[in-house]
Amino acid sequence: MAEVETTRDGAVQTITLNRPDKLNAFNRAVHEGLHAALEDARDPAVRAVVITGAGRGFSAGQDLTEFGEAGDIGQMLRATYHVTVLAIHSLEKPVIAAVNGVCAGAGLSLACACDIRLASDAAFFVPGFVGIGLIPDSGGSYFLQRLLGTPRAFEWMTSNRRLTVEDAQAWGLVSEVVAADEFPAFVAERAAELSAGPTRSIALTKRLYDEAATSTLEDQLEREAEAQTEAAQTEDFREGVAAFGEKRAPRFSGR
Ligand code: LHQ
Repeated sequence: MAEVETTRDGAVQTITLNRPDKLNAFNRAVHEGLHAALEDARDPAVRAVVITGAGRGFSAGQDLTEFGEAGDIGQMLRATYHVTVLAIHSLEKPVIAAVNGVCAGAGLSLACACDIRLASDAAFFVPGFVGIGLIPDSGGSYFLQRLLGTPRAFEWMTSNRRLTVEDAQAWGLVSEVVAADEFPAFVAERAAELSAGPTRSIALTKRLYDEAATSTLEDQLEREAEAQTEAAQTEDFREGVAAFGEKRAPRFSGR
């Protein structure tokens, strides 16, 4: 069975990390599978992406048994994790991390690179990196700073403390927590809703919030004006306004 499984349901693509006996730790095959799946996800017919894990893990990060002493870690990161994180970040559609279980190290970074984090009540979060004398890589310094703020991110990532899913929600790391047995159906419903949304406007919103973190107000107002000009030229804008006037639900096409 492949280390990364990809399925399509309507306009939703689900990418499942599939090494359950290793808590979906990343090895070469997982990286290759993820890169290919994220390339597929660029298909305009895909309007929402879900990344999740098989078994009781989301991902325990780098497979520490397949890493070893040899090699240039910087080069390894550039060729593997960076490709994945940048692919998620540049996808012009929402990407949901469906955190089904334990989420550690680069698995935590992967979840944080996604646009939305939903969690099962079986999930918990572990920094991982500091436990083996490393720094938060794969976007772990970038995204956790944005999600948690520097004081909380620094304090947590320099401990190796397990964060419960309840605390993760209180911190804003995950937006919703659902009972494990209801989680797959819940994720499918949220993903279907997003995939039926005005995809161009959602993609532009993704970009704007990313830029806002390092922008001035003047620059950001200008970016909003440009993005709104683009959004207002979509079929979905016309449909949204027409549906409002006709007092019916809009039928967005993503165009
Ligand atoms: C694993 C792993 C794992 C292999 C559990 N590898 N087998 C980037 C570039 C270059 C170098 C290094 O790093 C990076 C980025 C990173 O991701 S660094 C951080 C790497 N990850 C970690 O340090 C986490 C290590 N794992 C753990 O601390 C625990 O396993 C956690 C807290 C994730 C889960 O604990 P438990 O729920 O108690 O499960 P467990 O420890 O019993 O694990 C279950 C199995 O999974 C076990 O195998 P076994 O054959 O004994 O049943 C573990 O050995 C295996 N496993 N993580 N990263």
